Amino acid sequence: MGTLEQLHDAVVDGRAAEAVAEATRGLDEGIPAQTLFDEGLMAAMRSVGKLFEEGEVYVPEMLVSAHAMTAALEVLRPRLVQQGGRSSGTVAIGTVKGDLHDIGKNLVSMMLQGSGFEVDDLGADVDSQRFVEAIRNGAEVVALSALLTTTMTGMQEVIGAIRDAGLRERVGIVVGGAPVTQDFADAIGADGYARDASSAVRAVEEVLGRVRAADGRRAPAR
Ligand code: B1M
Repeated sequence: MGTLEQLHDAVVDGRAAEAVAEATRGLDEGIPAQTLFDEGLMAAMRSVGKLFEEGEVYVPEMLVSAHAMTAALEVLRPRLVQQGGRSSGTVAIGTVKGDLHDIGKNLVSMMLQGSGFEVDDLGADVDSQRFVEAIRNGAEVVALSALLTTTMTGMQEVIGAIRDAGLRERVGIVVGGAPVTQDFADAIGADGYARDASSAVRAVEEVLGRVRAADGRRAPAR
């Protein structure tokens, strides 16, 4: 069995130490970190999701797979993240209320930090008011993640809370996560949408540029 398959299987089975060893071996063999991520880790999470739908695994097994994925991701992190250098803006990020899925959000957070953004990571299951507070504390962009069809509607509530607080004009809002689409983002009045972590960095940069231009401030120096 090749390294990618070993990595995939180690994550599916929740064997964290083996997942770390296989990710390390993959890098040593010259397999690009992005390939290890896409064809090893993401493929494994898709398999786990499918097994869950088929009733072959339950929540505890999903949790140990998530742990193994997170451990292996740490090995790939330095190669996945393009180092940007200096801070180019402040982003508050969180998974919306009722949603505990945080791996995708953590990845987006990691990419933003690597690109030079200051990131206020609010975690998972985040109440709308905490995003409002983060804007009062200086966030220029709010980045929202959701993995459940039942919680993605919470994004609209966050936008409503920001509007009610009178802060909508001074902040950019970017949304993403597996069930989220560009159409949904448009429908709820978000400023940007990204389907994966690297495009999330581009979306944040673009939205931040628009917010600063509208605000008459200097565009981000990038
Ligand atoms: Co859950 N879960 N889960 N789960 N889980 C899914 C999402 C599911 C699709 C599985 C399935 O049925 N096939 C399904 C959702 C179905 C639906 O809504 N239609 C599901 C379910 C049903 C549930 C529970 C309800 C199960 C239950 O209790 N009966 C429950 C809900 C708990 C809750 O949140 N309240 C639950 C619980 C869990 C665990 C806690 C056990 C665990 C999460 C652990 C953790 O995150 N710390 C878990 C896991 C691991 C999964 C799967 C298997 C993997 C998710 C993952 O980490 N993927 C998932 C199946 C799947 O995704 N195939 C599943 C890897 C991660 C890197 O990808 O998060 O998609 P992702 O992030 C991507 C993009 O989406 C994007 O960038 C990343 C890639 O670059 N992205 C953004 C994400 N956020 C972004 C933000 C952006 C831009 C891009 O801008 C701001």
